[in-house]
Amino acid sequence: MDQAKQFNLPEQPRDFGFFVDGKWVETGNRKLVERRSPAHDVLVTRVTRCTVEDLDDAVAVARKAFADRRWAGLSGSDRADVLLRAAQGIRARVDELALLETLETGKPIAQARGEVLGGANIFEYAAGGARALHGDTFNNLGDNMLALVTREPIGVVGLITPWNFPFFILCERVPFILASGCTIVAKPSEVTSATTLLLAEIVSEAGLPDGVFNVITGSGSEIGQAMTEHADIDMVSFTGSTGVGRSTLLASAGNFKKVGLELGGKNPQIVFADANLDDAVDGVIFGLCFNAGQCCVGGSRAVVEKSIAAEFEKRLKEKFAKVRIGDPLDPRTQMGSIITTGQNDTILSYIEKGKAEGARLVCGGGAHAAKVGQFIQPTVFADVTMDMTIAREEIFGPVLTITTFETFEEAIEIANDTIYGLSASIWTTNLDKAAQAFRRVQAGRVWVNTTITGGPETPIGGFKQSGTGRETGIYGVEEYTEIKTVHIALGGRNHWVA
Ligand code: TXE
Repeated sequence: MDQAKQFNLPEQPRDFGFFVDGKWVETGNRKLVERRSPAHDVLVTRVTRCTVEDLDDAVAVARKAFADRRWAGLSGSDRADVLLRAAQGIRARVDELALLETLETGKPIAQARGEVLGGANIFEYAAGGARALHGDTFNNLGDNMLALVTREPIGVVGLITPWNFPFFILCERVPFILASGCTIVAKPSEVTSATTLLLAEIVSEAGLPDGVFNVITGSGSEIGQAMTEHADIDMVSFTGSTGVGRSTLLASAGNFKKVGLELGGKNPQIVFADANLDDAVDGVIFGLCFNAGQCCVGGSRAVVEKSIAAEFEKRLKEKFAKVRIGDPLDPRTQMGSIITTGQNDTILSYIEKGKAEGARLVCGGGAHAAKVGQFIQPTVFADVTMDMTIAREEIFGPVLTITTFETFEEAIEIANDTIYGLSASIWTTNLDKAAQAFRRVQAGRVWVNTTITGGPETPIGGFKQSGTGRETGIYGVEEYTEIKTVHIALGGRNHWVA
């Protein structure tokens, strides 16, 4: 990951309006959402609590921008030019974006910087998607008929994003939606809105026509819910909790809008006895501690072959002690703070539940001592059975469960014993076993001898209650299109009425 410089806390909070029709709109007499850095408890940003009327205005702007074809009517090549310039704009402002991301999320600055640069990289990939998107032809329907299958942008997309990777998740969607020719109204999480607002400015400065990418800030239950119900939004892409995902799906029935959902996970890390144990231990630790466990593809369930379980546990405990937890502004920090006091309380209550349910605490088990802010120790529970709450529910914090198995079949059964199906990791040096396992495991993303990695070339999304639809890759552009079939009669008509 890129080395970041040392930053200081800002002396003043930064104020933001919201971004509609290519311009900043001032907060005026609307209420504010104040954000304090979760690691320092200092006021860092203030954004607008937009109203449902603001949303309606933004949707009307996005509808007009779609209908008059100022963006959809351009060639893929022209759209790609804008996306490539936007990537340059992101790179040019990496320090500003990374700092805001760290201040609002509490994630380590080096990681935030990596995510911002990763976002620029995704824009560059998606630019190619604008040019590669194509349909199909059927030239085999006889001499009198030719059929085409064309892809068209679906229309106005409502984009609802979460707080765990505010900029990166945004970049896994925005350039693909734009590559397809759609227009956007985005609503970031109320606690992490800054970098989404800045992205709108950056893409606008890169030459995106006004009204194509609009950002509304404010409450999820009010603005987010209104987006999911909005009759003039053609598709909603939602990333967040499975509960709100379900309400999004229900609300979409009003106008049968298309819905893309990336939701929760309870992702297994299957460690076979023949694994390179040091690699597996390191991977499991990274998979748990990355973003302080607030990661939908985080590997929170170790499913370990019984014969090596004791050794795995011992090495895990030794290495966990070396994870550098602390001030996210320190470029050496590996694990920062927890996003909100609410999320912190949720994680701590799961830890207590684990103890009460009889799981054996291997390490961690509570808050990480700090003068200010909320931090949690990486926590490992062993002797976890699949009926325990900590094995079943998404905790979204650095809490690992270890469940053991004796046979291959048992490993697969435990791995798949969840309502979720977002990701899975398999650790083995036996290629046959790896292939048999990745075929059987029910997850949208599977990693073999690694975890939480990948690039924009490949699609992401979930099986089961982890979601529907796919983002990124060429699939990520196609996701935002409708398919149209065209039949063209050639050589005159054989009349029906004589
Ligand atoms: O998520 P919400 P929360 C999971 C994780 C976490 C839990 C709760 O388990 O502990 O969800 O987090 C907007 N209609 N994930 O409460 O509420 C909200 O403003 C429409 C996993 O923060 O789902 C934000 O923009 N939108 C996940 C977004 O939904 C609504 C990442 C996500 O918030 C809404 C985050 C409504 N009724 C949490 N209510 C992942 N898959 O990575 C809220 N929102």
